[in-house]
Amino acid sequence: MINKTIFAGNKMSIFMLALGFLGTLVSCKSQEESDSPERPNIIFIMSDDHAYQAISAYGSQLIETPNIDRIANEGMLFENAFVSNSICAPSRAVILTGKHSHINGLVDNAVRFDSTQVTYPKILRENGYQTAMIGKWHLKTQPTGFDYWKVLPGQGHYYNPQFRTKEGMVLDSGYVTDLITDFAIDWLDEAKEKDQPFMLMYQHKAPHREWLPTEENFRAYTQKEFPEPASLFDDYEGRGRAAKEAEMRISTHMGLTNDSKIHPDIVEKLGHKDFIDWYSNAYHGNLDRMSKSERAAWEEVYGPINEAFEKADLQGDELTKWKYQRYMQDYLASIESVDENVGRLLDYLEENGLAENTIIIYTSDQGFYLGEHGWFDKRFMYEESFRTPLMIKWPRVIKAGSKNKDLVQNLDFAETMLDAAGVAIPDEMQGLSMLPLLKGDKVEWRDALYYHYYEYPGIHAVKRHNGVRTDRYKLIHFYYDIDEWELYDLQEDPHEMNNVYDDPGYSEVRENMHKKLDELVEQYNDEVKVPK
Ligand code: SGN
Ligand code: CA
Repeated sequence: MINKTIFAGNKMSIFMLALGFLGTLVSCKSQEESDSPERPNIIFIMSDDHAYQAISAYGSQLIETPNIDRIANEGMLFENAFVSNSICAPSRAVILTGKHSHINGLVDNAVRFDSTQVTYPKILRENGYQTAMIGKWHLKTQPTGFDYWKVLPGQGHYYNPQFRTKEGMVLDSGYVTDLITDFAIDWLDEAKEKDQPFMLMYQHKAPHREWLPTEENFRAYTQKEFPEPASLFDDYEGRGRAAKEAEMRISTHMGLTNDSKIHPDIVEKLGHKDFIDWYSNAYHGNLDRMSKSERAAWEEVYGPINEAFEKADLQGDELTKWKYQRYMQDYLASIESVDENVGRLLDYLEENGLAENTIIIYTSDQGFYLGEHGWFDKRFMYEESFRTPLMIKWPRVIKAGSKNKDLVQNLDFAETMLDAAGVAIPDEMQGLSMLPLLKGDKVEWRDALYYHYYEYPGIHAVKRHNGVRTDRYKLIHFYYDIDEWELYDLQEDPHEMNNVYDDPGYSEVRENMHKKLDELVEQYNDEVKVPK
């Protein structure tokens, strides 16, 4: 700001001088601007329920994902990326708004997104970006802030899915992951011809439950066997009621019909019962969507699996082990398609000279349990679901093959994209721009993350909780119909088997973590009272 006193009397000449100097500065700046590289394009790739344990860049023991890995190899892999509320629609709302769930209002999957809010696509669009949203949306209200959108209604379907468009619902034939990529490339083909930069949200349904792969991939993956996680038969000793009462065990709560793909008649004949009755309707609903030839290929592979299952008549742990294998076969086969299609998109960008100045972000809406603690699904602040994969490629800025260990969160994505595009970040956004991290700059970064999950009572019965995580410790408060605290020392107990909240050896840590939680509740303006 120019000080008003500068206009007084004999200071005028100094003022004129200063103006001249300023003028030089301004002209230097505009010179620099005209030389500066064009604003980057952005492609935000998000899959649904893709666990970092199922990405080879994170050292997966289960699958090779060479195409997704390209993003990390040619860019930066984030080794400590987390969400703020581990469930689908809430995560998406946090990403769009850069605000925690309690501020953007979308606390659980039942809430409709208030689409009048400020979102990063809207801001980019106002600042000259072409914007599009293709794939899974899950926010119920119509997408806003996009020149073009084509989204799945609700969870969408794997085979021959419907899509919502501005013109109404359309039915497409094909496999959902391939279709979403086809539509994305079609849009890019037009966008690349215009002078404006583009921002595309390219969001897969896969590998969301109930894991229906393509023929090629189910043929291959039903032949495979996978290592079991050490805690597949976790008895939840050492933790509180929340873990014990959650309904997401492979043994009990996973469906033999919808999830394991066994015909409901066989399930009944063997005396088994799915945890929820509608599972068998979902089984039929999914298969009924297939064309005649798709169904024939399916029967050719899953028919013999059904026959063998009937013959083996498995019980107890043997049945759980079998369900785990079936789960991994279909889940990972669905990821195989995501990987192939990400490769197709990356190839397209390279072939069209777009790779150099396009930021590619790969992430998931949250993490997922692949049998750890005996579970599938997500929701908990425990590591597997609190974490999310994150890798970013931007050849102009990011050093290839770099790795980052800072505590980053999906709360930071909007701010990062705006910053990278050279657009101001609104004060109301609560996350941090990761741009300095992408550049490899040494900066002061946060030392703790805030988390808050709300969807209870609800499917999978994961109790409401909030908490804080530092690089070493995690404090969680389960509340609502319970009032229990858990504290984990992630260095000593990385798999979170032992709650040390009441261990006298941790009393100081406990106090510090309580303090941090109070600070974060205040900083993020969450109304939750944190009783000690
Ligand atoms: C469905 C799934 C649940 C899952 C929720 C939320 N059941 O209800 O297992 O937790 O979606 O998932 S299913 O058999 O219908 O697939 S989310 O990713 O959308 O939050
Ligand atoms: Ca999800």
